[in-house]
Amino acid sequence: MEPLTFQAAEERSVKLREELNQYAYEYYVQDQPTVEDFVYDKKYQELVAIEMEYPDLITPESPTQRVGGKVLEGFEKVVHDVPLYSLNDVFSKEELIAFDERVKKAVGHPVSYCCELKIDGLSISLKYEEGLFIQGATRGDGTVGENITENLKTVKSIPLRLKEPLTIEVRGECYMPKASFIKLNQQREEEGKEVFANPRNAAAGSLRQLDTKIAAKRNLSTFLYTLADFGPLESTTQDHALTEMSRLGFRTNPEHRVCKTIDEVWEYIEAFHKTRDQLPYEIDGIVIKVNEFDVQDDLGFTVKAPRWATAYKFPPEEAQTLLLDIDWTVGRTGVLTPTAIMEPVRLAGTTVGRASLHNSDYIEKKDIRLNDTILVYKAGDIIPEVAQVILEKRPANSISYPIPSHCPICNSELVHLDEEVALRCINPKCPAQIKEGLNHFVSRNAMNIDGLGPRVLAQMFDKGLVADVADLYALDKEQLLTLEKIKDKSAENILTAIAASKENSVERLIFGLGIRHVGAKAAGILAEHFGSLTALSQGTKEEIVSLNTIGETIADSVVTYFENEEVHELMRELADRGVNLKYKGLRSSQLAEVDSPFKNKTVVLTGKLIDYTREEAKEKIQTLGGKVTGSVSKKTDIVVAGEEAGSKLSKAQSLGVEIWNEKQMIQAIEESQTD
Ligand code: 0OX
Repeated sequence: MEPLTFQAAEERSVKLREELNQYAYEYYVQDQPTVEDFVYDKKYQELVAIEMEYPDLITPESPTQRVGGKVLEGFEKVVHDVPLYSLNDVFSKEELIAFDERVKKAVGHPVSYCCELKIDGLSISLKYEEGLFIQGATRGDGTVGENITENLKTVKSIPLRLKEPLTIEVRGECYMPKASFIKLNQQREEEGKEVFANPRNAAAGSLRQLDTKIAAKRNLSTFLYTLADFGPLESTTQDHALTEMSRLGFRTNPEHRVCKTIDEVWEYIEAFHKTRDQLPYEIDGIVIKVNEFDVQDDLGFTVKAPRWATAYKFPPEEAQTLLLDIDWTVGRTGVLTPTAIMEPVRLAGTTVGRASLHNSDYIEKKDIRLNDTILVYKAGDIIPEVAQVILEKRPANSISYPIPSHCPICNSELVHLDEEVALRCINPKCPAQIKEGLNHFVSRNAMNIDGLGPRVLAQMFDKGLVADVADLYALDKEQLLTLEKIKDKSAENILTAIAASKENSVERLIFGLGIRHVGAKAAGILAEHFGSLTALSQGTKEEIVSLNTIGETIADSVVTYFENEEVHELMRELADRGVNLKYKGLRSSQLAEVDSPFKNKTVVLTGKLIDYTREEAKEKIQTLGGKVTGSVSKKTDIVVAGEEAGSKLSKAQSLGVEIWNEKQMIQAIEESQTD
């Protein structure tokens, strides 16, 4: 492309920043993305290029300022002009009623309350000057906190510029979503690093990173709920203030509710106590605030906390039980993971018999022994964990748990690599690792081969039918019929599924190969950029790191992976057996050339499709520039209704969204196909 003049670059960068910030707002604040990742990525790259050419054009609210990069020496202290109060807790209905009685007595009349979820994160305070984010701090002791501005800039839901040029200080909670926490710990476990005990600690650890790039990768989010001084807003109630904060661009929690009586408050508490597991973030209670600011002012504060609010704390989700045994499994990368086998116990509404022990160091550090009484805890829908040993209940004859020195599967000696806390089996031929690799290869986000569960794959491996993933493509029916519980029909289904997987676009294969650190998303980016596995295998580290969101760890891992001659042998075998090694999706550079009714359209598929599977239809529509989402909203352009379509179809009808049947979709796909 021709280089832009300064003026043209300035105009374009203003436009790009506006668009990118809007997309990010829709994605991170409203939880309603409107564009595909690649549309964002392409514009982002264009902005990066312009800002590199003309650094003077960089503004503080540019999305490029969120990636981190500064390495700090420490965190300066910040004195809060208005202190951050804490909350008095109540633990029962009686204590809650007593709170309400105190409030009513003090003000002389009944009051309404604004109930909010108590987010289990870290309190933060954000300062804006004429709409621009200038400082972010931790709560600290309420009076003095730490300046964590650079880390908070990497949190995408925190606006860098407000929708109005106000000078304000807002407060709320920064937290790590449950899904991100689980993923982070899995990754840390794989890397042999110590795991975080809960999402709260993970969020705290992330915000206290001196290397801001690390915080940038941690996928933190926020809910804001108050202002240090409500002066600049017109609100007279907490409930309205939340709406105003949302209007300014902050992410506020949508579950808040105004309750007219304490009975209604109790209903709200009970409802969320029951359903807290289903929330994508952790809550540890409910905050109850007098809704009217006038009444709040009348009640005022004690030294520590407002008299107009209280926190109802949920009972902890813990239980004691007996540790019967420790089960060790070997993962795809050789890491050994211990699981506690316990006397079944009721915990947070379910009965559990297994709990995570993380790694061998964890067992040693906490001196966990067989027949110990242990405290298990469960946070949300996260796997239960062994928190600690109840020493007083330890039997007299107890001995330290002998950590295994040899792989329970292949018996080779186990090692601790570098500083890792995990034990590893480093025998590349360890059957457990190979079996896990096969499971991963056939899994949904990888080659998506139905009918090959862990048992079938283990049998295939044990019988010598498959030694690596390429062997799956050489299986025949006779061989399959030698396996337990595989009959004529299931053998045929398996062969059909294996054959179908040969046609997958290559990102599935790249992910399925199990290259360390390469998740499904990175695989997609690599596939799109390189276009084929062969091209990727020749990619240099420089080229790989130049891709947006791909860092050095992934790049190093990819390069190392393809340095192995056996990998090239595997690629040849896959190709010889007819497995597609090419990217079939639309490379972003090609989008402009697509001519299809799906281009830039949001499509929802519902009901039963006959000629296509959902997955196939989705891939085709995406290839043709459409975006396929799960729920119908005002932003949906087309709903494809198959047989027995239900509520999504009715919703589309009520919103006046265009509705197609399967035939119309197929026709549109066929007419759009260019090659
Ligand atoms: C939370 C939360 C914490 C404002 C003034 C005193 C307490 N963890 O979700 N604090 C408050 O309110 C502050 N609200 C919340 N929702």
